[in-house]
Amino acid sequence: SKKLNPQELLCVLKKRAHVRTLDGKEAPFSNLGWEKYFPQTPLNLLYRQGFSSCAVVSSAGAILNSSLGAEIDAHDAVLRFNTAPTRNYERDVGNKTTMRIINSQILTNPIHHFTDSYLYKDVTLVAWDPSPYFADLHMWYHKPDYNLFPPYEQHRKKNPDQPFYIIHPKFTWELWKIIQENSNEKIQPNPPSSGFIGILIMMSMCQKVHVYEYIPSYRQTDLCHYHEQYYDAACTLGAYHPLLYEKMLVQRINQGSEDNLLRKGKVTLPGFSSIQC
Ligand code: NCC
Repeated sequence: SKKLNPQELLCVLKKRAHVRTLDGKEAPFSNLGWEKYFPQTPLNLLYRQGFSSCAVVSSAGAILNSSLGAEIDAHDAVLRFNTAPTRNYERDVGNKTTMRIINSQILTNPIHHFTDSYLYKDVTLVAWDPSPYFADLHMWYHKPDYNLFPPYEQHRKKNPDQPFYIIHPKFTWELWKIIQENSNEKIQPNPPSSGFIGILIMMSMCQKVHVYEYIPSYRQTDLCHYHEQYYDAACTLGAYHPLLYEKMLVQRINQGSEDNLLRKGKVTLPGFSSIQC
């Protein structure tokens, strides 16, 4: 297939990457009476007029000593991932958090203290679990990677006013297909990273999306996370996730300058509402 130019690629994303979360209307959730647990308002309508400018903050070690905190906090909405903290790292990552994307390990592994950590309070939560490619909702519900459903139900009962969504696996796999169709090589049949999922969610809610240290700056390092002394180049380049391929795709649609990429690890993307197709 022919290589799409940046504009064509953006139009493919706008046309196909429709954020979808569970609403409880499909089986098995409908039969289980789960409609009452999922938020009434779909995620894409939660912030009615959307945001004008958004930041997506990767958890990469390369953001350490970046002094990007003030710039990140100046955006209208800020998206962070999993256990990435702000406390004690304000100078480099800022302290505003609008939304947090968490994989199913966060909900199920007690080391993350999901029920009592400050990280998961006063923010919109979006959880996901890697369902197998061909699994339908029944198969997935009975055999998720990590069983996020009981802790989700519990959290919703205790905190009914906190917006908390579960991503529909069809959305995740649609993103995977778009990555595969636009890569030269066959990629592993594993879902994209939380980072890529988050970038696409923000593109549907913001006029402009600024992504920090997802594509590494000159500070590129094997330090996996800015908040942990753990070194592994696979965190940046990928092992389980098709990270390298998602990042090449994001780099192709970057509308920011080379200088911003090199110095800040910053990519600037148009939101879907700003794309004419
Ligand atoms: O590491 P993780 O990702 O939480 O990072 C969030 C997102 O930031 C981007 N990133 C991170 C580190 C790095 N050096 N470069 C980066 O570009 C990626 O886009 C990444 O998605 C995940 O995607 O959910 C992931 O979660 C971790 C882990 O489960 C959580 O941190 C909780 O401890 C996964 N690691 C393991 O399971 C061991 C990781 O594969 C993906």
